[in-house]
Amino acid sequence: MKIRTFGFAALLCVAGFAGSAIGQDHQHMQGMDMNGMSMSSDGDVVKAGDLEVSGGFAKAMLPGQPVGGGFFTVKNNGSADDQLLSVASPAAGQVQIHEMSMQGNVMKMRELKDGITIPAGKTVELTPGNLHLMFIKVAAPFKQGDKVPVTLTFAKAGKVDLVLNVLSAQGK
Ligand SMILES: [Cu+2]
Repeated sequence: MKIRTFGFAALLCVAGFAGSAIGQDHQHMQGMDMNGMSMSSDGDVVKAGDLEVSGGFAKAMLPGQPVGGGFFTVKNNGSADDQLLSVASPAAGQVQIHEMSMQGNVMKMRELKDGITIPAGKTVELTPGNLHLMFIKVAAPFKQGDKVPVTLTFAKAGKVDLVLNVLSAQGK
């Protein structure tokens, strides 16, 4: 697979995902609830207006990996579309909304400046290799068992606080 990069953010992105592809999760294996919080590895379900956000997780970062990836699922139970506009986290200087997709045999990555539409009655998943959050200027590298708080801002549902459970570098 060839990886083509587009500017600074894309380069960081590629580094992050290439890193996670070769990672080993032999450390932190038993660190499930290091903060003493009782959350399942699938994370919480958070409801806000017509939206249901669940399955929040992030991937552990490998040594030298400059960026982290975050993922979750949004279900829109309403009759109107909503839009994920932006994301913020105390764990990173910046959180971008990214899309990764194969075009021909080239993997492309780009920032979605307009965010992600959550269509009425539909479920949108952010998953490795597709839509994802990209944590830039991370305060401390994510380790398995960590909790990464994020605030999602939706056009209609407003701000939604979510905790991403950090899984292994493979996202398991
Ligand atoms: Cu990315």
